Amino acid sequence: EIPTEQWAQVIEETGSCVYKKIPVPVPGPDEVLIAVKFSGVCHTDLHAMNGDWPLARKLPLVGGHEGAGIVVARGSLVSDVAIGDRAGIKWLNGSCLACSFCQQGDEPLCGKASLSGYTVDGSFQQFAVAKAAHVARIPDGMGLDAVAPVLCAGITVYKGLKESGARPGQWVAIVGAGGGLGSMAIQYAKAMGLHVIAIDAGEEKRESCKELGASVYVDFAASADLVAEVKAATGDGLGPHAVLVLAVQEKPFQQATQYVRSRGSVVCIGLPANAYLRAPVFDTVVRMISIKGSYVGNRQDTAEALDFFARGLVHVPFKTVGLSQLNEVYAMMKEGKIVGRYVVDTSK
Ligand code: 8ID
Ligand code: ZN
Ligand code: ZN
Repeated sequence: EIPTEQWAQVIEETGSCVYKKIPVPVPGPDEVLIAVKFSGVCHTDLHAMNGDWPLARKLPLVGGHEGAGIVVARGSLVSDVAIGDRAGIKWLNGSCLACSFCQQGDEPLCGKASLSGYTVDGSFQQFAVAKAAHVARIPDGMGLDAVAPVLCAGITVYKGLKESGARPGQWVAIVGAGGGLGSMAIQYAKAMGLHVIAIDAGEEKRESCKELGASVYVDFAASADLVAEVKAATGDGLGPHAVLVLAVQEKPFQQATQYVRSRGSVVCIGLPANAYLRAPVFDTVVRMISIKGSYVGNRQDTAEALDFFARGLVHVPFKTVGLSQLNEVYAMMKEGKIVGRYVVDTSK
């Protein structure tokens, strides 16, 4: 029995959200309705609430794009997702499936992509709609709370590591290593046979990063010369072969181009507001540095990222609170105080 009303966190105006009852949405012909049990809180949700980006979003808006739950209804055209299936709502809610990007497995680049918790209502509600073609298939035996952060953080860093071109045995620096994406990145990197330099601030994040498998921790707030320290960390003094920049500040993007190893790559993933990349042309040329962006992942990346989780190779340290407490999570996130991920329980 699907109710007609449900609890949700609704952004009615930029900068805040309200916990209130709203109607349960009805899935279209190619969509499913998912009873969301848990949803991870990504820094992207905070950017969306604050209107940080030069990309239009819907208002009022239900945020959230790491939603794990159970399929409770489906449209008439849906045949390959069944009621009762465990399914995940990710950032890419849907895409056209027909353009040249979609045809080549670059669905995130689709011009008609719909984005959960941004251009369509997301997972900070008890029942959410998603395109059947794009829902993540969550294997049995995984806690829906523990798996939720894989649906954005996991997919994104897994894809970013692949895009970096780093090979087993090489070094990767993870910038923002103590946060949600960073904590997962350490573990995916380790599972892929990479050595990890974790960069973030504070002792709590140091401990967590080390526990998750980082070889070295560099405290960006305490370091007198961050660039020198990161270069020295690889032993040969040449710096990491790849850098994943997950931080929500402009400065670390610039620093990464300085400490990355010659012929290495800087993969930009964090999305600070109004930020620009600045790197010396001379150095970029004569050190043959690649600077690139990486944006979530496609459906195959999703399945692979979940498979790492299913094999027990990755886990994210998470804390659970009620959906009604979302604003408290945002307050901690703004201060950079969260180690790992917060997951909200939609029943409270
Ligand atoms: O597809 C994508 N490209 C994608 C997908 C998902 C998320 C991009 N993102 C973006 C988010 O929108 C956000 O801008 O990645 C960024 C990080 O998301 P998150 O991991 O969910 O945020 P967090 O948990 O708040 O962690 C951020 C960490 O960065 C550290 C903070 O201390 C925190 O631990 N940090 C900061 I802020 N400045 C730093 C610096 N200078 C830094 N770490 C190292 N050096
Ligand atoms: Zn398309
Ligand atoms: Zn996200």
